[in-house]
This record gives sequence, structure tokens and C-alpha cells, in this order.
Amino acid sequence: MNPLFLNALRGTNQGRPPVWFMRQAGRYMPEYRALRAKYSFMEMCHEPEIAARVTRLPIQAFGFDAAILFSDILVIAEALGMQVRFEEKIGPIFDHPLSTEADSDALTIRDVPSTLGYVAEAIKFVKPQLAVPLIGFCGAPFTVASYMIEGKSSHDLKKTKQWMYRNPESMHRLLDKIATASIDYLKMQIAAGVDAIQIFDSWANALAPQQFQAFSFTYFQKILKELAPLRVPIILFCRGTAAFIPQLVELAPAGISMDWTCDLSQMRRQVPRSIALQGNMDPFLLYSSTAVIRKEVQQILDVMKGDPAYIFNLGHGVFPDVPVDAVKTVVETIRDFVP
Ligand code: 1CP
Repeated sequence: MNPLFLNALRGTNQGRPPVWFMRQAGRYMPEYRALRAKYSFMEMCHEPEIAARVTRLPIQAFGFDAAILFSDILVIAEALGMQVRFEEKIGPIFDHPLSTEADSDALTIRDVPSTLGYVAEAIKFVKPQLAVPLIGFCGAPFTVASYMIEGKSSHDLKKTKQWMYRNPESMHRLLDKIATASIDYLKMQIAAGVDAIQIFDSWANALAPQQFQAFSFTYFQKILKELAPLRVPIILFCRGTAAFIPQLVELAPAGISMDWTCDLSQMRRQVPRSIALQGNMDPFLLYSSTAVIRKEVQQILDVMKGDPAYIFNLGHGVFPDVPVDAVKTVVETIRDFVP
């Protein structure tokens, strides 16, 4: 198996940095769009053969050093009895979002293997077909809760933020349920064979520092503590990372994934090498010319040169309309790099 990614997570990589992209298996790939024309997003997640094929697509096309399971952070809602659907060009939709405290208090945690067993099936199906490590994932409880409350993508999380100030205790009860279900869910993914885990707190940037501490840190801590005995490396991704570095370091995950609004060398001064750094190319750069992309990738590689715990990634997910050649240019530049 390609060792770069797991070595970097252990802090022992002597080769070039490994590279993978958040949202690497998605709509920017013509092969994905062709499959998506035939099936709904949830059908693709539910059918192990298709989920496996999509997971492998970006590895075959670009030679990424890690695969991430094709699924979504919001399927966890099914383990709490909520249904999500994915609408073309709109994104995730909950037809019955949580609008009152009574709604969230009524949620009960279902048996994860029976509600989300198809995720374990997809992992078992794809794992033997891969020559690179497989990343499993879930959303941070705060980010998952925000979608359950807003009902769809929101730019400001207005309802969620109002709820947090109106009734923090009920928000904590909701987050605790999501965290408990997420622990079962990640344990199932690990038992099925994933090599590493990433937890996405994509909306952490909406939180004031003391809110991050109360509503996000607490549940990261709960999840990490429960999973520690399983010894699978865990990467934490937050949007707004730079503001939360002291807390993220305190959690001592295997890796921290940085968004593109910070300088990696400055971050490394605050993050010990026992924690891998992942990131943080601006995803908008993928719309630039080959020459500009090469120069920017080279700059990141030079800054992180010799760091045995560095993983190249974007600062957030790849956009659905970037040219495939831009992604090829990034991966080629990294593969050509002499450490
Ligand atoms: O390739 C991969 O990364 C693996 C699969 C994956 C992952 C890890 C998908 C497929 N989604 C995710 C995580 C995810 N989903 C996050 C966290 C990462 C991030 O911030 O980008 C979030 C916030 C979601 C929620 C979600 N699901 C959105 C974002 C909407 C918003 O608020 O901006 C969207 C568009 C989806 C649907 C989705 N998930 C994945 C794909 C390929 C798609 C597009 C579905 C389609 O084909 O219509």
C-alpha cells in the first residue's frame, strides 16, 4: 500500500508530501456526472458497487495518495430518524428540519449498523480494490446540527445561532445525541476497514471563540476520547482553523486540516510535529492558468519542505466546476517535487 499518507500522519514521511483533495470524488469529474445522471446521490451511496466505483474514480484519474469514501456527512441524520435528500444544484435538503426544542428532544438514536450498514458494506467492498489508504469520515456534531436546523445550506446559520443563545441546554442535548451516534458510526467504519478518519466542522467559522469551546470542542473531545483505544489516526478539519489552533492542539489529534486563510509555516510554529498539518491551497486557484497553479503549489511545497508530518490538500472542498486539468497539474507538480 502507498505509505505516504499514513507515514505523514505518524510524522515519519521522508518522501514527497502525500496529496488528496476534500470532495475529490465529485461533480467536477465527467465520470461522476455520467453516473449521477443515472442515479440519485443517495442511490449511489446505498449501492456498494457504485460507492466503491466513485471512491476509486479520482485515484485512477489523478493518482491521489489517499481515497475518501464516497458518502456524505449528513447521512448520520438517518441514525437519528431524520431523512435528508440531495437536490441537483441546490445541495442537501431536510424536508422536516428541527424547528423547536421539542423536535430535537424527540430524536432518538437508532441502531447504527441497521440504519447506516450500507456505509460499512461500501467500505468492505472498496477496501480490497485500493492500493492507497481509505479515509472514513463524519461531520462534527455542530456542523451536522446546523444542517438539521437550517434544513438546507445557509450562509449565516441564523436559526442555529439564535437557538444556541435562546436555549443552550437543548442545543447541548442535540449535540450530545449527534456525538453519540457519530461515535457508533465511526466505530462501524473502523471495524469495516478504514485506515484513517476525518471529522469535518465546515461551519465552525460561524462560532465565536467561547461558542467553539462549548459547542464544538466539547464534542470533538468526547468523540476522540471514545475512539482513542482503536488507534486509528483522526484528522480534524474546521473552517476558521487559525482562530481555534490552541484548542485543536489541546485535543492532540493525528492531524489538523487548515483552511486557506492562514500561513502554513506560521501554523507549524503553533502546532507540534506530533500533529500532522494538512492543507491549505486556496480552492479558487484551480480556476487559474497552469503556470500560476504550478507556482503556487511549488510555493507551498517549498514552505513545508522537510516536514515529515505534512499532507497536501486544499483549504476546503474542490468546486464542482473546476477544470480536470487543473487538478492534474496540482498532483503532477507534487509528484515531481524532490524533497
Ligand atoms: O470526495 C469526497 O470528499 C467524499 C465524499 C464527500 C464528503 C467527505 C461528499 C460527497 N460530501 C462530503 C462532506 C460534506 N458534505 C461536507 C463537509 C466538507 C465540506 O465542507 O465541503 C459538507 C458540509 C457536506 C454537505 C453537503 N453535501 C453539501 C454542501 C452544501 C453547502 O452547505 O455548501 C453538498 C453540496 C452535499 C452533496 C454532496 N456530497 C458529496 C457530493 C459529491 C455531493 C454532490 C451531490 C450531487 O451529486 O448532487
